Amino acid sequence: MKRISLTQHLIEEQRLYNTIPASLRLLIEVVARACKTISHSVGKGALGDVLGSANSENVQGEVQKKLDVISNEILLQANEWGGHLAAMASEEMETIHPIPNRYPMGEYMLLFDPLDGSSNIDVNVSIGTIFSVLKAPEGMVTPTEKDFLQPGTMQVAAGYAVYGPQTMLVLTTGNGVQCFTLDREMGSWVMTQRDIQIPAETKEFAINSSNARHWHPPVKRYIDEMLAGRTGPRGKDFNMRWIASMVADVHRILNRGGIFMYPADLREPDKAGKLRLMYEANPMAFIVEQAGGTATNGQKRIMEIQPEKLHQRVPVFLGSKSEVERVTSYHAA
Ligand code: AHM
Ligand code: MG
Repeated sequence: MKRISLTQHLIEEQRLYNTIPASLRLLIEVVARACKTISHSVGKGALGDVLGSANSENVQGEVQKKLDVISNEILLQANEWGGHLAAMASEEMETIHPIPNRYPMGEYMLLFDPLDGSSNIDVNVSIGTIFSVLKAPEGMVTPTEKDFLQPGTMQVAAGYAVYGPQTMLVLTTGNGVQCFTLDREMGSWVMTQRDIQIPAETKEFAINSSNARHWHPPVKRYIDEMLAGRTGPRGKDFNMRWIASMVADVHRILNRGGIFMYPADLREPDKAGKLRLMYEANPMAFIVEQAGGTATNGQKRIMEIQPEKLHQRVPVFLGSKSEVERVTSYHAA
C-alpha cells in the first residue's frame, strides 16, 4: 500500500480545495507532533513516573492527574513559537493563553482538552487529546476570551488523537474525515483511513447508565425503548458500550456506528451536562458531521450554539444520524 503521510495529505488537500494554507498546515503538524510526545509519555506509564494525581485542581474543580498537566504543557510549548497562533485555551487553564510577545502572532486560535478521559489514565484504558481550531476575528489586536466565543460552525479544523493499542489521529478540515496511525518506529503519521463514514443505522448506544434515575423523560424514554429489545417498540436488540473516554467512544462510533450521549440531568438543573462545548463537543460534532453523522444538544445542532463562556458545558447526543434524530425528536415531543 502506498504510504501517505499527514504532510502529504495536507498539501494535497490544499491543492484540491484551497482550504489548508501553509500556516494552518504548520498548526496541524505541530499539534500532531505534540500528540506524538503525549503518546510517548502516556506509553511510559509508571516507568516514566507520570501516573497519579498532580495534587492540583483545574477550573472545573476536578483533580488534575500528572498526565493532564504534562499534556497541557506539551501542547502549550509546542504551539507557542511557530507564529501560527494568536492564543490558546485549554480545559486545564482557567483563562486563555495569549502567545508571548517574544513570538510573532498568527491568525489562528487553538482550543484543546489535552488529555480526555482522565479517569482512565491510571488503569491503562484508552485516552485522547481533542482539539479545535478557530480563526482570530478580523482586526483583533490583543486576544481575549470573547474572541474565542464563536459557534462550532466557524471551526476551520478539528481532530483528536486516541492513545490506545494504536495511537491514531483523526482529523477534519471540512473535507471529510481522515485517520492516521502513528508508525512508532518511523515516528510518522500514516494515513490508514480516508473519508470515514459513520454507518447510518446502529444497534449500539453509549451512555453512563448509573445516572439513569436522574435522566429527563426524553432520554429515559429513548433508552427504555432500546432496552426493551426485539419485543419492544424498536423491534430489535441493542448493545451497550461505555468506555468513559469520549475520544474512544467516538472513535468506535466513527468506525462501526452508534450513538453517544452525555445528557444534562435533574441533579443540577443549572449544569448543562458534563462535557464542555468549546474543546470537547464542538470538535467532536465537526468530525461526526463530516463523517455523515449528527450532533445535537437534544434541541439543536451543537455547532450552531453561540458560546457564552469558554468553559461552558453542553448536553451531547452524537453519532449515527437516525438515532440522534430520534432522541432529538423526543425532546421536542
Ligand atoms: P474529562 O475531560 O475530565 O476526562 O471528562 C470527560 C470524560 C469523557 O471523556 C467521558 O465521556 C466522560 O467524561 C465520562 O464520564 P463518567 O465519569 O460519567 O463516565
Ligand atoms: Mg478532559
